[in-house]
Amino acid sequence: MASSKICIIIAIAAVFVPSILATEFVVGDETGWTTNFDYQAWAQGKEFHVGDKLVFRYSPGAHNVIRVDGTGFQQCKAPDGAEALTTGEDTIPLTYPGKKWYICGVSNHCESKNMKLTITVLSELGSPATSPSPNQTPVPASTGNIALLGCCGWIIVAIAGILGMVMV
Ligand SMILES: [Cu+2]
Repeated sequence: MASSKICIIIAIAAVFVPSILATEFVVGDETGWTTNFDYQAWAQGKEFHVGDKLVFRYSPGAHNVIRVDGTGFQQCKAPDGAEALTTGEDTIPLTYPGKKWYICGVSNHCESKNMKLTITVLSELGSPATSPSPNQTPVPASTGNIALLGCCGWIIVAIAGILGMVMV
């Protein structure tokens, strides 16, 4: 009986831990998706993984979000038939690794007001597949294990740290 209970707990944890690890990135943070904001600076230093989500937040009608390719990004030009997201709370799940490009298709917001964002999506956290980016710093295996343990792992590390300080 006891062992089956443990199995159930492990099964529940296996379902919930990945969703805890998934991150929702609000593009531009409090600023949201707007004109004259440096989205490249915003994206720098962040790690986007498969399973994470991008949220573009803005006043509906003022802006939109169009997924483009590298050329479309350079030229601020949406491909023919591209569908713009327009809700003002556009959530984009990052479903596969690689480069992604997004622009605002309203007026000259992309060309003149810097409403363009490019990110590189890495493979899922905890998955054995390596990232597509060759210049990415390799993550030590121990860090991966801590990530897999999720919040419990961090609590253990924190307790160990506190105990360590008390002992000294
Ligand atoms: Cu715009």
